[in-house]
Amino acid sequence: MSVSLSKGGRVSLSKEAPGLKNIIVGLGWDANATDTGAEFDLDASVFLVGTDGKVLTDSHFIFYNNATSPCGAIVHQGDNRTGEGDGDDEVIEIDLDKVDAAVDKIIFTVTIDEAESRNQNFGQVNNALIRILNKDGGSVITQYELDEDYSSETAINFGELYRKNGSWNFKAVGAGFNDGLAGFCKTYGVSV
Ligand SMILES: [Ca+2]
Ligand SMILES: [Ca+2]
Repeated sequence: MSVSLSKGGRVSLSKEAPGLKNIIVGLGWDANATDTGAEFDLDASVFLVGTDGKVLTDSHFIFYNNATSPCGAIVHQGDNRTGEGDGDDEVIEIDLDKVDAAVDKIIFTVTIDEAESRNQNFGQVNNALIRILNKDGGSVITQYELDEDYSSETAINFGELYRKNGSWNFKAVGAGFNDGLAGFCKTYGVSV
């Protein structure tokens, strides 16, 4: 049975799915009817941070152009340019046992490509969702629908996996920011 989370909610993956090894993290969204006159491309990115809250190295910033983590455990499955259709628009697969022991948190963000020049924000996005599935069998372990109106934000932290007492937990974060992907890179210490 899957657990639906509200903003700030937390769940223990090992409690919900004992023996869990491989997960699929699906992030979904739809552009609403507003015609922005330009392509509307949302991108999922992942930051692998240590206990200091910073990426272990720049290679621990995972996105469609750096799709696999140095430990090989986290793989971004590719860029979706439109978000059209229901369900997961961008997907990240994780082999939990293989995640580098120095990784304390796995942070899932979604940002709007070229948001500033295209004058776009999350107020033009509907049905934002993050969900975690057991790759073995495909059952949904937990999901979080971001139901706030992010009217000016261009970057959202959807959720985080974090270690606690040797097992993985998920937190529904839903925190919006105005400074795009560059803002997250700065926050988590990526030097690009
Ligand atoms: Ca994309
Ligand atoms: Ca969609």
